Amino acid sequence: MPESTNTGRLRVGLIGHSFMGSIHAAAWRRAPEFFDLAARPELVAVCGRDAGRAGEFAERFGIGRVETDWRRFVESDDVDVIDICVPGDLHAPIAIAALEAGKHVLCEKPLANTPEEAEAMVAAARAAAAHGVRSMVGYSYRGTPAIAYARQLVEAGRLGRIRHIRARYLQDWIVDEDFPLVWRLQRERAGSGALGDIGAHLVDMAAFVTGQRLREVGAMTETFVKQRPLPDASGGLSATAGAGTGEVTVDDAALFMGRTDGGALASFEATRFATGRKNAIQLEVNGAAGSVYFDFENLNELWFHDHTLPAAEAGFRRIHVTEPDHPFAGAWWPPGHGLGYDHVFVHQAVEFARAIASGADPAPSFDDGGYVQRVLAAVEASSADGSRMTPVAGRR
Ligand code: SOE
Repeated sequence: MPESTNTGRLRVGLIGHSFMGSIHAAAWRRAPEFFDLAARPELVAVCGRDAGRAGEFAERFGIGRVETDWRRFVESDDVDVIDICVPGDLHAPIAIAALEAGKHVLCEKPLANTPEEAEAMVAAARAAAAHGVRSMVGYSYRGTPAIAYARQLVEAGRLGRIRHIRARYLQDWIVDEDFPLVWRLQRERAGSGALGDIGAHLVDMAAFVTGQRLREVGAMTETFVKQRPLPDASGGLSATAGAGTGEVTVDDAALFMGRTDGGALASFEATRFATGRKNAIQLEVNGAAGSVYFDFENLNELWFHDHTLPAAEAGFRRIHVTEPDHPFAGAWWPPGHGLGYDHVFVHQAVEFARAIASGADPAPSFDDGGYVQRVLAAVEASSADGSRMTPVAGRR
């Protein structure tokens, strides 16, 4: 396996150029504009099956090279980082080939479509790390300043012993029964539905903020709309319908509860059928000494209740997480001017570039992604079983 030698520059090769590809491309560009980075990311090449569409994307983002074959792409001499922004069925083969070729890998979430694939990726990441090759999974919301700050409050003991985790991820983009059967609704491409696409974020976020992992889960999943029109192209969140219909093979919604290794009780809801909710990620954590509450639809705010205050004074108060002392916020605008969805991806790029430059293990790691995958598998097993709490498998 070749050693990674390029330090001052970090030449990034992006695979995929739809929604996630665009937001990653923008993030790689903005990261060195706003953050001091010892290894400066530069998006040098993009790979997509359709040369025309990949070419247009390259032109839009000023990317010098276009490739159509990911196998050749991961071997390229002109890239140090492979950034994977394609559907889940391609994550494992691309990530493993890239790591074996000595490329650092950033892989979109969920890490894989099955725990077995995830396990193979974790093993490849571990082998590569011995040669200084780094890997990270794209649980991007860790880069939300309010979420990173909530974790700091937990770490500082401000919540005390954690008793409850309450997490919801609510969207409504497929409520229309004529919305087409895009790849996110196909098990063989996406692995699962709302569960893996958005529930996975919740599982990671809960673990990130509290430092606790689920030990067992009990779950229900549902597919409300079982047949949908086929898409006219393999579109994303805004596809249009073509001719014919097909079967929806993933869940539309998943509800699950669990017990953590720290003794907390946790509940999770992930749905694409919450009319009126667009990208509402809500997390509340209750500890013996206090609570935090977050909603991504107001992402610059964190609500904090300090239970150690006299009862007459205590109560949830809003912290505007835009101060220079808040995670990531100091690099941007003056206090109160706020950040958006795209900034969390910039922070993800920054964290990865910094880890590569300093030789640290990036977080969230493939190992963290493997944990989430095992939870997703336990949720599906519990839902299929219909009655029992299902242990979350340990790492093999
Ligand atoms: C669609 O549900 C989606 O784009 C997810 O795939 C992303 O991970 C999330 O950030 C926004 O919603």
